Amino acid sequence: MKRVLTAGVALSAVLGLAACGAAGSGADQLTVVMWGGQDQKTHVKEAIQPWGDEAGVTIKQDSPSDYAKFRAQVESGKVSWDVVEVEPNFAHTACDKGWAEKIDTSIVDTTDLNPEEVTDCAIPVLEYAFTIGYNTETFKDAHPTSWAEFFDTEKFPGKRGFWKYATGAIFEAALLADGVKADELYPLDIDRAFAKLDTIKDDIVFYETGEQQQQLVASGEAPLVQAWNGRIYSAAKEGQPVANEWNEHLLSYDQLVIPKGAKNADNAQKWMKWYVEHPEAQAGYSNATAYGPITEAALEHVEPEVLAELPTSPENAPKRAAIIDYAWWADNYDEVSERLNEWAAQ
Ligand code: ABU
Repeated sequence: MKRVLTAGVALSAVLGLAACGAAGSGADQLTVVMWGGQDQKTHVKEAIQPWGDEAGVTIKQDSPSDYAKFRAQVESGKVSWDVVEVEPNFAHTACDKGWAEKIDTSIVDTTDLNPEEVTDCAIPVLEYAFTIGYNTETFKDAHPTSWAEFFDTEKFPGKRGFWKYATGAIFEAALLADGVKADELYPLDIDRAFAKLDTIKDDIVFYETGEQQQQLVASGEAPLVQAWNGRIYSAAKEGQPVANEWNEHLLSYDQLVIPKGAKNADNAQKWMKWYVEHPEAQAGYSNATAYGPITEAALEHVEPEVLAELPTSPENAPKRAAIIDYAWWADNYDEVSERLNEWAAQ
């Protein structure tokens, strides 16, 4: 996969409806759904609210993104979300099944985006990596620097946190830990991955949200987590005793999709246009999180010390194990998720 980054008057005011919100009624709102916590607040502050202020659109939020709720809203015709941050496998499925609106390229100019991250129904929102997040007090002298060491509970005792969803790179990490070569990861050998996961099952804790991930590792409850690099970067910046180990990281990205039938789909398309065309807003979010922006132009606005922390930096990119294969995940997500849920419940 090629990486681009080597880098009015508000109707409610007219109608006097601002105080009651006129929920879901029209063109003056945009309900944004992301993965929650401080990260979402930062994204909205840096890159969504400024558009809302400019356009006279009230920004509303919900979290976290939830694929079952997304589908249920579309199928029931009661759609309260307008633009949702999702993983690329879900964006692919949602487009395929008709659960997502098409991106209107007469509004959203996608030419500056990585073409491999753009589909009929989705554009990228950020680039990130699954890293080894560790507590720097628990592991003062030495910490795991490979997935094999992450799975070595004798050398590095303590709980390990993984995201509860199958696409959280738990299977990729298990296979790398078991000796599968990075360039031979896909198609994932799920039986082999479960066998490796069995070896540390008693030490696994699953987290649901990015905030829980941060709390687990910062508190030392799970001194090791399979992390989203930006959550660890942000927690460290706030003074928490955590760090990213970049060796063998897995590169990923999230996308934005508009649920079919979204009441404010037009606003969603307009905000997407603004986001793509405002590299300084993308960079504002990157500067706070060390997640990668979606256009090359944004890199000019990223602070030098943050540039070095991006997944695509010259420091970090050579340490990459692999890029998550979301085409494989789109085909296999339901089956593997069911197995993971059963395994976790046993
Ligand atoms: N897929 C997660 C990346 C962004 C976040 O930290 O919410």
